Amino acid sequence: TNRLENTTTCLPLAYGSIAFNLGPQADEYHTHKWTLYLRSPDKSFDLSVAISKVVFQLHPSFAQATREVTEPPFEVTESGWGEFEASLRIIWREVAEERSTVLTHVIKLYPTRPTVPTADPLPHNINTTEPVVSEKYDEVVFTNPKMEFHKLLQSG
Ligand code: SLL
Repeated sequence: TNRLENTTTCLPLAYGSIAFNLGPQADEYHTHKWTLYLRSPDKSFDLSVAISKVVFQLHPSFAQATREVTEPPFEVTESGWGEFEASLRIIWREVAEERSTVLTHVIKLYPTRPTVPTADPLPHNINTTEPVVSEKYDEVVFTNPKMEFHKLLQSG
């Protein structure tokens, strides 16, 4: 079936969220603007050689909570008020003959307070206008990949 035996091929991924406080433009339901994204940590690698579609599943409070993105950039930008766990389902190109891969990510809107040992008030130097970034690095490992897919991943 032209799968490469005793071979693994690896695809590094970075995914996460960046969130901006809307400040004075905020209303009750839209306090932050955020982007949930999947990207290659290797800037010269085009993920679309391997990915045909990314299906982002948002919190059900969003209209059309399922968002499909078929080309880079694989990302969704929204505004909202709350943090929640989203999922990203990666549909590999057909040539791969691989099942989809699901990643989950908690969209962070609020900076984590530094832990202070006493009941001191919050330090004044927390800048609420700085974006809040939460990013993970991961590697998807394909075991006995199709030769064609293996080649695509090598070439980028
Ligand atoms: C919870 N963490 O578990 C919360 C859910 C949902 C956030 C947060 C929707 C914005 C809109 C939005 O930000 N939802 O209505 O457009 O209860």
